[in-house]
Amino acid sequence: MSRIVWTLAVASASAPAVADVVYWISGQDAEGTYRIYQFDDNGVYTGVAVEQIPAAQTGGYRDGMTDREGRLYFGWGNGVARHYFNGQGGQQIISGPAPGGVGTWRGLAFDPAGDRARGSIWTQSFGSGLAQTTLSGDLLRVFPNSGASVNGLAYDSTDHNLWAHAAGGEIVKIDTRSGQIIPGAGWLSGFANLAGQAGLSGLHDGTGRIAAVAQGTPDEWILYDDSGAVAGGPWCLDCQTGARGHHGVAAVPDDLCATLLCGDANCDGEFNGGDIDDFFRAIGDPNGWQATHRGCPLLCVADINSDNRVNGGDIDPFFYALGVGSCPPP
Ligand SMILES: [Ca+2]
Ligand SMILES: [Ca+2]
Ligand SMILES: [Ca+2]
Repeated sequence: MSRIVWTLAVASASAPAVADVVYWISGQDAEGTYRIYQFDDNGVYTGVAVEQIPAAQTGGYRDGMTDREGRLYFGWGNGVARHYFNGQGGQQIISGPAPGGVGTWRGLAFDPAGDRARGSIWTQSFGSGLAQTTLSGDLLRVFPNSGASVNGLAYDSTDHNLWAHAAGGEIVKIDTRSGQIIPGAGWLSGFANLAGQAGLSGLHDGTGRIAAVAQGTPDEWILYDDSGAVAGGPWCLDCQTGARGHHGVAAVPDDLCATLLCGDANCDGEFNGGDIDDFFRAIGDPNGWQATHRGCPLLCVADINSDNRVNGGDIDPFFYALGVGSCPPP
């Protein structure tokens, strides 16, 4: 009898954890280098970390957000950077402070409906106004401060409003049509589960999960569902990464490429000669290509040699793959 129990226990313990979302959290390592660290949705650091871009090494990323292609964005005092969903390919896409008197790109949320569905950014820094900008950083609108001192912002795809992680640790909901706090929404006690004050939050658009980071001793992070119940954590950050000063978070599904076909550069579900023109455009003008292929992450279809980049090194593998009908295994 005891042997059966033992066997069942082993089987249960060895069952693979299904992690369908990964979280990237910013921080500064012991040598002073700012990085983003990858976690699974059981709160465990995966061991994968990527350096923040050079322009952000003076102070480090604040809050993060994720667009429809799973690209990760992080803001800081002097701009916004974007990385591919796997953390690679970081580049500065906005230079200078946030407009509308906001200053630091502190709280950051991606609004897929904004800027005529091109996608937009909501940002606020502590007691500043709440600004909406294009993905190039141009001001679309700004609301006066709502009364919340905001550290983190997250977009709620169910009602198109914003969750705001306020400096006292509480969560409030802000109406994106008025810029005002929605009475009775949010929850003020949930964040008592975090040891630290303040911290930043991020919601992966569409997952219904809110990930919040709190600066404290140690820094921690936690997952809530969209009713405010704890869905996981709190988990210690410093003890896992060895870093400190964890600020922001961006969440992304880990199966972004699952329904896409490598080589299908025009994203029509087939890999054939019709993909040649789009493949070369993906190499020559990746941002322009991505803007016209929404929801089809560039790396999934055009990184033929699986080196996390889309460039001239993919050309020969592309034509070889076209000849045999499929990409080489990663
Ligand atoms: Ca955010
Ligand atoms: Ca195709
Ligand atoms: Ca490549």
